[in-house]
Amino acid sequence: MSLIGSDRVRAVVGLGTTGLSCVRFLASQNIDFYIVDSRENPPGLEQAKSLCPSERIFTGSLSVLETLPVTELYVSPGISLKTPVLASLAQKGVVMRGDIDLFCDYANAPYVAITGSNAKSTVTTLVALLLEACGKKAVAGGNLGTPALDLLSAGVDFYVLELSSFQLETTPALKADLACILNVSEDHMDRYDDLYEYQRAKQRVYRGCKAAVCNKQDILTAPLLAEGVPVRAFTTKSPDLKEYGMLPDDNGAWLCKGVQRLYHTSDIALQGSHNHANVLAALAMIELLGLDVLDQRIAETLKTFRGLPHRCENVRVYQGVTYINDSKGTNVGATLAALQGLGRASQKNILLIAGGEGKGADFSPLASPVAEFVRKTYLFGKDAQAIANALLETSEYAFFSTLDEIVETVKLEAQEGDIVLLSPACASLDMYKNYEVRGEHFARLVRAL
Ligand code: UMA
Ligand code: ADP
Repeated sequence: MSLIGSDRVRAVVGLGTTGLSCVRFLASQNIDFYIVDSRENPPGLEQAKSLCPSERIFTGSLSVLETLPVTELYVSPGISLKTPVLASLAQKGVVMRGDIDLFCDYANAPYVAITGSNAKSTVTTLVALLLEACGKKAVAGGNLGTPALDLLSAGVDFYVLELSSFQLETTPALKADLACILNVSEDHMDRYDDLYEYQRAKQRVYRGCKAAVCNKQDILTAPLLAEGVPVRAFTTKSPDLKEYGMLPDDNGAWLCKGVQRLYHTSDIALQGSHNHANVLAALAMIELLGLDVLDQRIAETLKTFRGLPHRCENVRVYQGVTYINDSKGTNVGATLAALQGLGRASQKNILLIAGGEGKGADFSPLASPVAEFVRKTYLFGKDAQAIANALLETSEYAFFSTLDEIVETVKLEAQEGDIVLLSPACASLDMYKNYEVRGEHFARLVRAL
């Protein structure tokens, strides 16, 4: 544990959900700190004022940090460490930390750390549910919902943390009891120079871990670990001994460990091969946490957990057309998974709704699966044209101003047996407060048909 000593001068940088959790935590430990936020009126300002003297709070710019005697910063994930004032302070030896680093110092129970470009929330939730089903007190949070520091409490058996690459950047030595990268595909290219810089941030999840799970089909998830650290790999193909994988049969497939059959896809509520990969990852983690993957209570949980809202969520079947809300498909990898998980090649029966804030992504990987599975793409939002440029002439597409216009048009153009899929491959922030509001808007329009 790196103890909070009196020679350090700390500042919490950013007053959103994370910053406020740091403020609450440091205040509860009677530690002095400054608060700095680039915004005039950040969301957590009022609460912060009740926990920190106002002469220590600075809003409107981060530049003030250069004039404060700080030695250690708790930087919120929404602020890049490349921000000039932070980069300059780091060069002068000021330590850049984050809420997760602080969490690690104070964690009073084993913690599982899960990262990846996609499926983090689904797998984090599932692992926590499986642990709970087996009688363990497991609490989930991090990038998903409750900030990690707010989870700390007595009587917890396992912390299950979803971690973003941003959070990992400010965590030098995570030392998780179990660490996992589910997959790596392009995301947040407005924050990283290239995929490899992003992957390096993700790889920090394995630093000092006691056990690891990785994706055999994604080399970018492979850990570099000391000998003796147990590792389990998962794959949607046939597994080698000790690996988790799938063996197809006439009615679907068996989820297996090596040759041992564990669960049949017909006994699992989560649908689609991407979700079967998620279940395999969760089972591998459960084994490494010392529980029996064949426990009846696990079987029951897999039978009932249908996934989280806005992730390939079935909204309604209307006139034989299935409407699916995958508003959380905020990057190209998620939309690829939705198309491959739901599409039937011979039919081209998907009508895809996509567009929004592309975060600097390269949309070209969409061209081939769209050509294979999609009859028409309905584009909207800031980066609609960029997606159209990537699709070229591989499939039909059209532009719209709003989701309302799209749903009105798609209702007239869909045929029985079609799937209307909102999987934008983009963030929502150009038109909505967040992906939830976008997904709820879509679901409302569909229910009103
Ligand atoms: N901001 C400023 N100036 C500041 C501080 C922040 O302009 O001085 C802006 C940031 O650029 C950003 C916004 O404020 O646009 C929020 O940033 P933040 O760091 O304050 O964010 P929090 O409210 O603390 O929320 C963060 C995560 N957000 C981000 O990483 C951007 C939340 O994940 C997470 O749930 C929360 O911590 C608790 O751990 C959200 C997210 O979108 C869901 N995460 C990204 C993702 O999943 O792809 C990584
Ligand atoms: P995250 O927290 O990483 O964003 P979520 O569980 O919220 O992950 O899912 C985000 C998106 O990723 C959703 O659109 C979901 O359908 C998709 N998804 C789920 N599992 C996978 C997977 N194994 N590979 C790729 N995409 C996936």
